Amino acid sequence: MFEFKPSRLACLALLAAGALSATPALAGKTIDAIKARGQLVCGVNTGLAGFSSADSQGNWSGLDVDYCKAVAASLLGDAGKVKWVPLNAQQRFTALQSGEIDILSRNTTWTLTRDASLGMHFVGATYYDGQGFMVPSKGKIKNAKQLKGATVCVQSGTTTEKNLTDFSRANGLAIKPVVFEKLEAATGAYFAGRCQAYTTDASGLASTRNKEAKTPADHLILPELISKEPLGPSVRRGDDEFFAIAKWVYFALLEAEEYGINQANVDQLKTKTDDPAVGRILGGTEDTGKLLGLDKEWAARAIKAVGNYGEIFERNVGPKSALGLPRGVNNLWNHGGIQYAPPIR
Ligand SMILES: N[C@@H](CCC(=O)N[C@@H](CS)C(=O)NCC(=O)O)C(=O)O
Repeated sequence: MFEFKPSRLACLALLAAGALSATPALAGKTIDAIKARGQLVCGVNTGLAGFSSADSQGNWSGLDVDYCKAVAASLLGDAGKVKWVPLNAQQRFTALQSGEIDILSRNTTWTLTRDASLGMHFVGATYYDGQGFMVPSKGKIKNAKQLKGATVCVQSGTTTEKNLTDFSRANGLAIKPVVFEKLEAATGAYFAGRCQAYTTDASGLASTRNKEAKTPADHLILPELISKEPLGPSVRRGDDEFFAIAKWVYFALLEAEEYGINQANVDQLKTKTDDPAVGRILGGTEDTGKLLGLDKEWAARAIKAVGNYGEIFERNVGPKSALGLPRGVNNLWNHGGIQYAPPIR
């Protein structure tokens, strides 16, 4: 006999509520402004190879840059419709607060203070990093605990500056920070021998060593990471619809990698696939886009423009790129890493 158990009733009620609440998203004011100007305004680093840097023609590339291109492809149908605003460490939060930029995608660490008090929402961690040190290879220092009494060049307005103080205090190292407002000043002072070490996110160290050092092999990146630096994009508070798009574009790039969708096969899979998850992501069988105020090919366009998360990582910062960073914790959750997207369904 068929019996209605309370748990079954509860499930049915939840299903009904789910169906009722699946209404299309309303466009927020940031979205309206982006559509009206026909451009996404993206705040990026002034120049950090692998994350965001411009060539002599003014073409921007990097992991942070690709994220903005993906959002533009989803929202505006064209990855080229982005205005790039280069920002240093001090300028970045004011630029987002004041409305000068729509998205900040600039090696920025997600912390409680920033998330809770700067009028911003972090989208996720597109690159899990940690803070490290670089020292001259020919010196005696081979690990971070040997930095006792050392002068360390560091840029202000960063989590880096604060972590350095914590690390020094926690380990009784009496490190002497030499603080600079500008990146070039901090790295310039280190390369000129004014500091015994330079500290920043490990990805930033790899980038600086590769791009700025006369002979990269003359500089050693110490093995320890002294902090957690989840780097990711952020949007201004007050526009939930835009925040949702910003999150789901990132998740779509991760889901694409998880389900084997890439830049080369996305067009084909859009029309022909036996995998229901692929059909949903690419809009072949279901229209998830309308729930976000987008069309059904929102994710397909982002993947077509910049590739899946793994392709973005490999091209810009991965082991075969100039930076040569290992995939490590930035692998997908089912490949030993912590990159994980909620399901597109
Ligand atoms: N992830 C850290 C550090 C970010 C940061 O700004 N790092 C420096 C050194 S790699 C940088 O990008 N400077 C470039 C600039 O200010 O133009 C944070 O969010 O505070």
